[in-house]
Amino acid sequence: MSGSEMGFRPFDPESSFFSYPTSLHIEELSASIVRSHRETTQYRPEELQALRWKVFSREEIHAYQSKSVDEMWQHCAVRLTDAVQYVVEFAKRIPGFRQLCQNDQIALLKSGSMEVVLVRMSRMFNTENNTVFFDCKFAGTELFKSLACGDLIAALFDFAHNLCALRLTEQQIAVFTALVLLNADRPCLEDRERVQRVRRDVELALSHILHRDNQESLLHKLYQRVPVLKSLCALHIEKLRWFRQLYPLTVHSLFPPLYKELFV
Ligand code: CLR
Repeated sequence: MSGSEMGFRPFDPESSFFSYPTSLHIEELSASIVRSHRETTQYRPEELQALRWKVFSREEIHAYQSKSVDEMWQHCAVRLTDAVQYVVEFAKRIPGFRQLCQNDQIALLKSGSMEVVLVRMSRMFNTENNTVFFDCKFAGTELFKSLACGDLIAALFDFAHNLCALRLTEQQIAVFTALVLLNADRPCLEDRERVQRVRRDVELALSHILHRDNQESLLHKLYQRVPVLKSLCALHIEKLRWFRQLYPLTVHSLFPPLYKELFV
């Protein structure tokens, strides 16, 4: 089976690099990824903009800080899993993704969905006061105190802050997150070459939109974030192991099944 069944011609660098059909194809691919992104983000940029003034009160912050470690972990795991579910939906709508074998789709989501959530976090971040949209209001790092993993939270906020500083457009975020998912170096892939072929087109789509936006210098800056994403996800897994040792039953019986499937 080939991607052409989805109106998706595989890119062949030998044949027609600058020919009309290829650039049209890349144009269509970008548009399709942008649409998939728009349809699968919980909040639109205008909505987030309008909600920026909504911050947690001291009392509300205190209430979160008074939760027990396991209660707060469970709460965050549920929120995180919601976000992951939207990323799964996004992945399925990336042209070429569903044509990969099921094993490879799962392998890509297992290792990449959290990375995409973290890139998406920057859309929900307000650099003016270093807060992130969480439970319908903007929250600073102190709200997450009871998780007892301040270093992880600080690193996640730092990452969001720095990514925010690039002032990416929704289109740029859309295609960059597709690229984060389509990583042919992930463990347990059966058909790396096929992932690589789909990826190559998405890479062209990213170059294409950055060229169109006259922001080619962003490409390097975006690629620089990829190893940081990887280390943040490793830190998340490390914290989860620590937590599971302390509260095995909470993880076992109260964490969302998808969260366990992906991270435990
Ligand atoms: C990311 C962008 C998504 C919506 C979304 C949902 C859940 C949020 C997440 C965003 C950002 C990170 C977040 C998370 C819930 C908990 C987590 C605020 C905004 C914090 C950093 C705590 C992580 C705790 C782990 C140790 C479980 O579109």
